[in-house]
Amino acid sequence: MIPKMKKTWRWYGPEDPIPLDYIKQTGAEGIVTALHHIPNGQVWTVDQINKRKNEIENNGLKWNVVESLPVHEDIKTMEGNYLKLIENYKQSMTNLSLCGINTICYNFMPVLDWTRTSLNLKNKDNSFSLEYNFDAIRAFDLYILKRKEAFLEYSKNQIQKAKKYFDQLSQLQRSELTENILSGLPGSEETYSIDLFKKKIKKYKNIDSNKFKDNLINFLNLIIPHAKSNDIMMCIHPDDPPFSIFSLPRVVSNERDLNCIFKEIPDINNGLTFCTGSLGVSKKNDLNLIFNKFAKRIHFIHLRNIISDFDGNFRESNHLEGDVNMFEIVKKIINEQISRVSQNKSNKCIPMRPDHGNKILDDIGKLNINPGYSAIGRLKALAEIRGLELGIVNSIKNET
Ligand code: DNO
Repeated sequence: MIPKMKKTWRWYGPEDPIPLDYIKQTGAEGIVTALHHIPNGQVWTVDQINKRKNEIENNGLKWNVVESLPVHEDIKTMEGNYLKLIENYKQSMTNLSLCGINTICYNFMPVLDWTRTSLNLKNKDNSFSLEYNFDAIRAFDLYILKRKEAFLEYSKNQIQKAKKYFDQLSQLQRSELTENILSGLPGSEETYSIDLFKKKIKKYKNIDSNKFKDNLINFLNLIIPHAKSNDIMMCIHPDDPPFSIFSLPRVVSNERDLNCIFKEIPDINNGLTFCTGSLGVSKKNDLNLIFNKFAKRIHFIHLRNIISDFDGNFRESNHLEGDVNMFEIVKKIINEQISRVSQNKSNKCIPMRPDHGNKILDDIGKLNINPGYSAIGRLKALAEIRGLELGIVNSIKNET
């Protein structure tokens, strides 16, 4: 038997406008979620985890992956009571494992989680995508945040373009841009005012990428042995986008970063969320190579596509159309799963979720929508990926 990926769907909990009962109709077998109502740094108790787990199971689904167990900012900067916060983190890991949830996704991006400048970029077919635009980011940085150093960091040409961009924005568009960046996209957990954001950025004044990488390795040295003894697969999510924003360090962006993280702590429990959209934004990232190199420690997959231009601006695209060769990636995943079967490994069906979807059809105009997480856009993505996978699996069967 050729194993297929475990199809999952991100659900934001009882507040999510898409109920569990609908998710079953999408072809997803499992749920990816988190206890979003618990503030970063607090322990997730067994009771709270079980309550959510039962809710999912009562709807005939399974909670396959936690996304995310958020890492508190004080752990990232190694300040204040970060050791206690790490103890809390480990306790949440133990509790999740006691409840039978053993795959945990997390990220190590400073201050911000994933970032986009527009949540409603209109495509030619009148659907809507998420977008990351450098002029918009720089306009925000220079003229809304007014970060002084930014004027020294950007080139003259970049500043001119940002100014032009900023000048043509209406007041409403400026507020929208600010909100998109500071209010946190779904799953980001943190929301900032301009002042608070500035304060948070300042904390990184003396933390360059080398220091930040050390902090990450320190954290991993403390949690991975714990993951190992609790049978947990930790899967770090790559930076999204995979480069520094507002001069903040980002250290999970490319093959070199991943190499360092996995070389330092080689246990298989120190794993990766292979996110095609995040890694795929950088033309320097060779997804095939990254997949091959870290295949055995890929415990969770986000499939998403993007189209980027020469300046690095990108928009999210249909899953089978874009810079990421989805066919090649899915083929690689299936081959990795086949190799896990031959090695008698238990994790032969890697959980995968269609990451984001465009707003299409009846998604459009709905007020209550998590950006990137509309029902029909993701349903389309999942259906396309399932078809692609079935085709590949059948063609391998016919060959053998
Ligand atoms: C965006 C997501 C991120 C991701 C976290 C993982 O859609 O991929 O929110 O969940 O960065 O920790």
